[in-house]
Amino acid sequence: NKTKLLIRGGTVVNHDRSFEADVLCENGIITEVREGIEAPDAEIVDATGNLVMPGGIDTHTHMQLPFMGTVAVDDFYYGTRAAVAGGTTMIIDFVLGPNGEPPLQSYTKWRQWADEKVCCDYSLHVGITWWSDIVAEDMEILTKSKGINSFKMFMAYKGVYQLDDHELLQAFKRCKELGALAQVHAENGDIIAEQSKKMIELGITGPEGHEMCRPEEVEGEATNRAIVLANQVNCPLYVVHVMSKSAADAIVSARRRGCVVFGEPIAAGLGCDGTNYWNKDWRHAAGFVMGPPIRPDSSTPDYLMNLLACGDLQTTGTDNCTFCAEQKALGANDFRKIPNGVNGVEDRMSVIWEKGVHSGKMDPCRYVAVTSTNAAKIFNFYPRKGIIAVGSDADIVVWDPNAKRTISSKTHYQAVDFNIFEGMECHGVTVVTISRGKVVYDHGQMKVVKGSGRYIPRQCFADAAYMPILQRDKVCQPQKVEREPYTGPVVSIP
Ligand code: DUC
Ligand code: ZN
Ligand code: ZN
Ligand code: ZN
Repeated sequence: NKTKLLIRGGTVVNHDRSFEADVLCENGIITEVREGIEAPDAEIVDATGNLVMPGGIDTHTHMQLPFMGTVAVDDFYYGTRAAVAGGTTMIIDFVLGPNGEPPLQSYTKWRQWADEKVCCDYSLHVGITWWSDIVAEDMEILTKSKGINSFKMFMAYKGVYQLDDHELLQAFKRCKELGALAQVHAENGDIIAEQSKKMIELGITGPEGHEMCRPEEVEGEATNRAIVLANQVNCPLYVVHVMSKSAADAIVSARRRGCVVFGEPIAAGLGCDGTNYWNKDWRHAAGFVMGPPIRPDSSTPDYLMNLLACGDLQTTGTDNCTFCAEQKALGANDFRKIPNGVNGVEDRMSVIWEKGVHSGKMDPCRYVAVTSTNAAKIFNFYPRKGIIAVGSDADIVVWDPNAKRTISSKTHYQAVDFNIFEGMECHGVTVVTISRGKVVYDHGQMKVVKGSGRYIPRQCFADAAYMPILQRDKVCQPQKVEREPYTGPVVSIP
């Protein structure tokens, strides 16, 4: 039961550089990073020939989410256990209370669910699923005393979570006042409601209908609208699950105009395409149903990966929200009732290594940036996490870049009975995962302790030096022109 851990002989890869070094961890913190560390009393992890990277940070999960009449099967235990098997050492889950529940109450519920089950550290975003003065007040309490600095607003799920433009503006303004980051689920929920009715009337009740009533312009329009609304009130914006070229293009063009907007593609959108909705096997097709849909255009995954590689998109999550066959079957006769959600928390690191690094699109440093560092920076817990450096939390993955594995629901750790990446061969395999200086996964052996993870509170951005948005107020000051009053004739209205 040693408190010291020495990772020896590997190549440390951070977002900015890589170098040969040993890494010493004491009581959960990194205390030395250099070549030739001697620590006779430490437990040794041999990293010879492997990469030593900051553990992955999954920016977007929904563990045990009560949703669409059922509850996601990967809970905070199975979900975080699967995460560490895949080299992820932190998740940021979404508090998503029902419309009408005060967000502070929802947050408390999530903390209770998560604290007793998590096997790695976690943090929370809070979903704003309705709008009122109570919600605005709770947002202040959440930011000031509960460690929340990001709020997600929905532009879809009409009648359930969807906010209209007026409410979005109020929510963005509130985020700006509090120094919080606004997040959006960007899809036009009115179009979706209208078009899904039409699909059903046409007799298209299968999973392909889910995609066809949500063509990608529905995501592109909402993404652009969210950017315009947020920019009017100088609020930084983070677009979750960027699934289409149209949405990505809206983000890229806004960034060129100087808007502070970030984009998060997810493993599903980087590793799969939406032709699966047309699969003859209903369960297979339903397994891919999520909102927004995975795009059937086979060039979309590469397009999103290229933008991640060049810096136009910044982070990667999964939207991990899993349902077994019998749950998906709630929508067996009507795609509108198929619980939305896919897996990813276990496979994100491998899928992005394969499609991003192994394919030659990005170097290992950039990989670390998009799987870990950028999330820590954008959500304001860098350098506590997201880097291998003295003083940072010892959340580390020892990674074999050349080993291969084939993804399958038969061998995955997730509780769900299906895997959207089934059969995909990935280079890049987790050898050892370390959470707060403890080995939690070791050469295929699970060593997690249920409830050992900790909640990571995050401060708002008023305190953060790197957040450039605050400068923008200067260029947006209204200016009045002093002039002589008009004294000429005025037409009289009879
Ligand atoms: N989309 C999903 O697919 N699942 C959960 C919530 C969401 O927005
Ligand atoms: Zn969403
Ligand atoms: Zn989500
Ligand atoms: Zn390969």
